[in-house]
This record gives sequence, structure tokens and C-alpha cells, in this order.
Amino acid sequence: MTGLFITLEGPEGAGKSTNREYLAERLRAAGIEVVLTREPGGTPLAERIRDVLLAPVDEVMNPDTELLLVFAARAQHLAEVIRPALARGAVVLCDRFTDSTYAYQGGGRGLSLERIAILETFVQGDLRPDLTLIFDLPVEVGLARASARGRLDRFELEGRAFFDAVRTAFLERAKADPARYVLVDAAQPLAQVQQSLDALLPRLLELTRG
Ligand code: Z5A
Repeated sequence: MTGLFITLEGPEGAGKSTNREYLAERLRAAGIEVVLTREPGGTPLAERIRDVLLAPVDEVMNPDTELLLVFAARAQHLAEVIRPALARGAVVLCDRFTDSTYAYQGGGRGLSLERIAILETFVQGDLRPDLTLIFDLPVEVGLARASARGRLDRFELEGRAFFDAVRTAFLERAKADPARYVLVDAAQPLAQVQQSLDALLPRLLELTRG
């Protein structure tokens, strides 16, 4: 038995956290076991790596260090949470996964996409999400939502060019593989975003039936 691996992606403030709860409730209401998780993080050890990645510090983090920490957390998360859940047939709803690595470390930091792909295969083998929802919105709207919450993390302190490159990377990935990616217009009011998710539910339920 294998479950279904769905990832939620997009820039900061896009509403991934808000909408992952919404989607999980909808799927649970249909009698499906849903494991709700996030990256970086998802296990106690991976959450400690998350703290290292997000905390602003005086020492500049080398981009390769950042990349390796992201994949170190992912290896732990896959072993402890994602693979066991998929093996018992659950739907895994994960807030960010390797598309974020391509967008932030690849697009934002300018690291080689080939190098990211090597680590992806090393850590994940052939496991890839079955479906990825990209919550897309203009950079300034997402940053305004994120900064309204108060203290900014190490990524949120980056400049406009970084976030433009992140958004472009997400959009390019969605365009390259329309079968796996669904673009959600996250700039709309929340009620409309959730209507778009409702419209996706029949497809998700169909996928869970294999
Ligand atoms: N990162 C990386 O570099 N490489 C990797 O491989 C991975 C991650 C996996 C994780 O932070 C950071 O790690 C992330 C990339 C990096 N960069 N940053 N920053 P995170 O996951 O904690 O951060 P985030 O994804 O940016 O979370 P977020 O800012 O909380 O965004 P969100 O989850 O998409 O949004 P939200 O919390 O649901 O909503 C934000 C606010 O907007 C909130 O007040 C909502 O009530 C409001 N909201 C949501 N939707 C709407 C609509 N439609 N209208 C109006 N207001 C809304």
C-alpha cells in the first residue's frame, strides 16, 4: 500500500500554513488519514536544524552549509515521518519540500541546480511528490503579510532581488511539469483561495484511490 505525497509550496506569506489546515480538514472529512507536516522540520531533530536555518546570526551562513542543512533535515524527516506514513497508505501534506530548495538555494542563492539534483537523489532516491500546489502571489504582497506578523527570520531579511528569483524559480518549475504542479492564485481573498482548493478536492480524492 502506498499513500499520496502532496506538497504545498510558494513564497513567504502565500498562505501555505493557513491552507494546509483547511485541506487536511477536507480530506479527513472524506475519511482519509492525513499526516500534516512541514519543512525544514517535521521531527524533533529536524526542527532543531530548522532553528539553525531560520535564526538570524552575525556569522554569514555559507550557501553550501545552508543547502546541506536543508537536506540533512529532510533525510531525518523522510526516515521518521514521510516514508512510514506513505507506507501505511496515508496522505502526507507537507508545507514546503524540495521545490523550496530549488527556489531558495537554487534561485535565491544561485547554487547549481545540478548539485541540488544530486543531493535530491541521494536523500530521496526516486521519491518525488505526487502533486505540488504552488501558492503564487506578488512578492510585495507576501512580504507585507509576513512582516505584519512581527520579527523576521533569516530568509525574510533578504532583499527584493532574492524574492524575485525565488518566485521565478517556482513558476519555472510549475511550467516545466504541468502534470505535477497546480498554481493557486494566493493573492485572492482567503475565501476565494479556499474555493480553488475545494475545486481541486475531486482530483485529490481520485488520486488517493490510486
Ligand atoms: N527553506 C529553504 O530555504 N529551503 C528549503 O528547502 C526549505 C525551506 C524546505 C521556512 O520558513 C523557510 O525555510 C522559508 C524558506 C526556507 N523561508 N522563509 N521565510 P517557513 O516555512 O516558516 O516560512 P514561510 O513558508 O515563508 O511561512 P509563512 O511566511 O508563514 O508563509 P505561509 O505559511 O505561506 O503563510 P501563512 O502563515 O498561512 O499566512 C501568512 C499571513 O497571511 C497570515 O497572517 C495569514 O492569516 C495571512 N493570509 C493567508 N492567506 C491570506 C489571504 N488569501 N489573504 C489575506 N491574508 C492571508
